[in-house]
This record gives sequence, C-alpha cells and structure tokens, in this order.
Amino acid sequence: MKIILATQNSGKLKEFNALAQGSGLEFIPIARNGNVIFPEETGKSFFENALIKANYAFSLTGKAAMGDDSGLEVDALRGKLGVHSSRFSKESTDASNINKLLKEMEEVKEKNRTARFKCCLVLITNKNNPPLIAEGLLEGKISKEIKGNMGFGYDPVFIPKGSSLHMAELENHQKNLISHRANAFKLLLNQLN
Ligand code: ITT
Repeated sequence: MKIILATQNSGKLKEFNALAQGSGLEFIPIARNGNVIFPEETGKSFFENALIKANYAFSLTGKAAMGDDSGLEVDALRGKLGVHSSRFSKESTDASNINKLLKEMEEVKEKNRTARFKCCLVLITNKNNPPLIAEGLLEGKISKEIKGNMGFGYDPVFIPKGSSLHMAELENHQKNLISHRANAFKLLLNQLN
C-alpha cells in the first residue's frame, strides 16, 4: 500500500521508508518538486498538527495519507519546546534551534537535563473510516555539546536514556530501533494489520 507522507522534512521520509521495510507499505513524498504550500500548524498538540497535515495531503491527493508531528519536551524548560520545536528560533533552522536550546540550558545541571522526543502519527486511509492515530516517545537528556552528523533536527544534542552516544552518532538502523517515530509506527502497524 502506498501512503502519501505529508511532510517537507526529507529526514522523516527516509526514516519512514526504512521503518516500513517488509511491511508492504511505501511512503511517497507529497511533493517531489517542493511546489506544495503547506497549511499553517495551528494545533495546540502534536495530534492536532498531525491531523492538519494528514487531512491536507488526503484532500489534495485523494490517496491514503499520513501526517507526523513531533518534537522535544525539555523538563528544565517546563515542557517546551512542544509543538513549537521546529520554530523555536527565529531562523527556524536545525542549527539555530540547537544553538538557542543550548544557550537557554547553559546553567542547567547534568541531572536536570532530562527530555523526551514525542511523535504523533495520523493516517487517513479513506473518507469513510476514522483516522488511525499512534503516539510514541523516547526518553533521554539534552547534552552540553553538539555531536554526530546523522539523523536530523535535534539529534546532535539528544542522548537517549541508557546510551553514551548522541542520537546523531547512531547509524540509521540503530535510531530506528529506539526512536519515538519507530515506537509510534509500530503501534500504527498493529492497528493496520
Ligand atoms: P513537517 O512539519 O513538514 O513534517 P518539520 O521538520 O517541520 O516537518 P514538525 O513540525 O513535526 O516537523 O517539527 C518537529 C521538530 O522536531 C523539528 O524541529 C524536527 O527537526 C524535530 N524533530 C522531530 N523528530 C526528530 C528526530 O527524530 N530527531 C531530531 N529532531 C526531531
């Protein structure tokens, strides 16, 4: 089954196609040429934003469509960045977001640097069925240094619980064994089967 992935993030597309190996699912980007204008992410939760993305892709294409909304919750910042993870800094690039996060956490001690990645997936298969919804998370902490060049987003400053490596130091297949996205996707596959 082919599923349109409502994202402008090529890292997400790559991860979903790796996670989907052997499942009979294949994720197709909503726009190969970047010509699509995405709706604003006005939701107050990861779920609301994932639904906005899935609805948009489904109404545009009429085909099965999935939205992923994800982000970081940092305890020392009282649960920020949440739904604002991608727009945390003014420039909204991965590098500027990471720099702002490290700056805001400069004074935070090691033991208080706990955080988690969260992901909500919404899959619309056709207009007569309610959407499928799945959520996943990954506990960890925010490092003081930037390390690694794999993955995307905040991976260079996130250390998964129990790991000595930053997420961006993990090979793709290692990240895909533990990530918030992988955990959500497993639950979604269970519902689909
Ligand atoms: P789309 O909305 O087009 O899907 P996006 O990157 O803007 O792409 P989100 O709105 O879901 O995605 O924002 C998620 C933010 O959290 C963004 O800054 C990502 O880089 C970051 N993020 C999500 N999953 C991540 C992961 O696995 N590793 C590192 N950062 C991640």
